[in-house]
Amino acid sequence: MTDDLNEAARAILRANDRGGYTVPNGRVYPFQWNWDSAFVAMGFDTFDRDRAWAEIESLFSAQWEDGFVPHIVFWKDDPGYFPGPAVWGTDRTPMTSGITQPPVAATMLRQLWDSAVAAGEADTYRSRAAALFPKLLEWHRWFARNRDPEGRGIVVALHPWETGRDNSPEWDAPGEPIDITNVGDYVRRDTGHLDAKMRPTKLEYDRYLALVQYGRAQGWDHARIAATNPFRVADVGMSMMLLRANRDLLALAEALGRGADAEELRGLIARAEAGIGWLWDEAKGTWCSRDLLTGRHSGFVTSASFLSFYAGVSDPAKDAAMLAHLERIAGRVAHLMPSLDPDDPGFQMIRYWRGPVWAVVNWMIGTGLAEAGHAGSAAKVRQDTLDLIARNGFYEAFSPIDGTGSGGDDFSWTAAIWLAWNA
Ligand code: 9WN
Repeated sequence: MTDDLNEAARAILRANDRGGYTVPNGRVYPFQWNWDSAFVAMGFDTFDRDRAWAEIESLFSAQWEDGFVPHIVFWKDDPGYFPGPAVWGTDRTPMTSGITQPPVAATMLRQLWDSAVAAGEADTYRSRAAALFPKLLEWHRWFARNRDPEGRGIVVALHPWETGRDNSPEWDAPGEPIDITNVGDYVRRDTGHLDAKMRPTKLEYDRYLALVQYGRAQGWDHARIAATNPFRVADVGMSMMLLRANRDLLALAEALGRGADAEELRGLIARAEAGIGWLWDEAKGTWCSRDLLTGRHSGFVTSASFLSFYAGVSDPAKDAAMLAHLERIAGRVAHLMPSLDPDDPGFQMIRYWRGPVWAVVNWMIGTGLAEAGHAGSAAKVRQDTLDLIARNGFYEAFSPIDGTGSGGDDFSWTAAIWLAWNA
């Protein structure tokens, strides 16, 4: 059974491989997505090390001169997805979107490097690591320059798509000021492939499009957009992921003998350790995102709230509060970790980031819990993920209540997490 599923997972990655880059799902998402590719590399690494490295290399070959790494690379146009390259209008080769996505690539590169070292192949991969390292550092510097205006070591998202948690209720209140009156007509493709009940609403799509139009009107000048965008939210997920990624990049800097870069990364880590407490909502007793424009905490317990362990942020009282949330939620659902607290009135079992479980988020939560010494909770998150996949298939996401698959099937990063945790 396990061998069959391992083979099925490998077959999904091979089938979604477009030659150097992997699509999340051939029908619904026919391009290269940023954080999907990073996780996919970890999956390839379990059976094809060279191909794993190529995945990260292709993503970073689309990096812009300012260090920015786009959330989508449109290597070839495809009418199956909206909005495509013509709507983004970034006017680049290769064609890309104009926003970024959660910075997990450095963490995945460290996984690849450690696995190459363990296999006695450090000499073969050292030059590839050395070529990628400065690109990752430039991206992390780009975040520090453009997305951390108050120097707190956090990440400000300028579009819900940047967070990777598109329609999380965390973006509802901060999205209200977005002017959608001039968005115009457009035809969505996602609801042609999938049941609309699983997808974001028309109001959410109008806001997504309005923000794309805003960025385009600014000529995708990242500094300018960061200073004026109508949506500016310190995302707890991206902030925790960048802190973790900076720690992993530091480990790589040390392995590669890059002393000055290591010192710079220690500074970025210290800044985040000192500033991340800004994302703790004392009234609700949870980590959550915070609107930069109003200063308001979202107050939501989401799957991203549990990434503090993965980020290495440790505080006994906060850890205890998060573990209590985990216990409470585990008593309410059959499978951890729902993307929204099931006790929240807005919880919806299959509607994208308002309920379903994502294997990649579980991998980060489980990894963090294990590293922080919470072995029981870590094992439960891992086992729930494997059970969901084994019983229901390699779906994009799953209902935490009954395990129903949500979104696309034969999904690349779900296959990658299966392999990373099981193969
Ligand atoms: C927009 C590809 C991506 C993931 C995101 C997920 C979804 C896109 C969409 O699919 O977002 O980027 O059109 O729904 O929310 O996390 O990277 O799998």
